[in-house]
Amino acid sequence: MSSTLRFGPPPMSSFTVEPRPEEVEQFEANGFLVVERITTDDELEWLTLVFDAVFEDETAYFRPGQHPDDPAPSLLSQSLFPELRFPELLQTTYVRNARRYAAALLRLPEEELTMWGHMIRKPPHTSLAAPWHQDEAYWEPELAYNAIGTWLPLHDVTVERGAMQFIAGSHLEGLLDHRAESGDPRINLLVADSVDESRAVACPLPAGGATFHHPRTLHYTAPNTTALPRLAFPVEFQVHPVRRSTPVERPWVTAFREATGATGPTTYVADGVVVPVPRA
Ligand SMILES: O=C(O)CCC(=O)C(=O)O
Repeated sequence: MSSTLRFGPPPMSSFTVEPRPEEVEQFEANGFLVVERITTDDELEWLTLVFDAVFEDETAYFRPGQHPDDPAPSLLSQSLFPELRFPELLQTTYVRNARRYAAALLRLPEEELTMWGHMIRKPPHTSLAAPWHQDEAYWEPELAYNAIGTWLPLHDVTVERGAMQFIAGSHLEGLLDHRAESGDPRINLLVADSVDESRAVACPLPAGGATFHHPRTLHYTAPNTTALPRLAFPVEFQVHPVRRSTPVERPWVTAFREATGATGPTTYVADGVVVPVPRA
């Protein structure tokens, strides 16, 4: 059911940020960028209400690191496309500022980018890591993307609470092989092969800050060992994906599809609208 503005519209704000030319160069060299402030404290409070509402409903999220039949409580919960249920998320200062940043970092006009979001919750004390991975490894082998990820925690975040960590320059080193971390291809929590963790750069953030990363930048978040939950609202900005003439080889995607009966892409989400994938 779609929201009837249960929490009202996002708080009004004219807070505006845009990247300096040296930030664009830094992003191009490192494959990630830290932005100390992208939205307001008022909006973080509002986003936390929406976030909690999303995870109230057990059918609205899945547990990427656990088998669906596992009776244990969730150790990592993910809800895709919260903007379909709460379209007011599209009107946030976060999305407005992040879109401007994303366009500048990709050197594209803002009008060419659409967004889709997801929300990720790590419970207090014990949770799963998000293993080292490149986002592109999760994406459809039949489609070509031009995209960038933004990651917004809804509070201050330390390494122990699950801040982002990146391998600088890894976006220039190609897509690594990935596999289901658990060894069970039905459990779609992927880990990349051959990651040199000694190159990791941890990015703790103050509340209101965000990171940006390239789809091929290796990244990781540690298990949340603090007494507070870790709440994050990542958003992907992308040009409308196009169908490749020949799908790329991604054996881990094939294994997931064979194990679960999942099919190839039929739709994607763009600014809160479900769009059919272009035909071959
Ligand atoms: O929130 C997390 O722990 C991981 C997020 C992530 O991997 C991403 O946004 O690409």
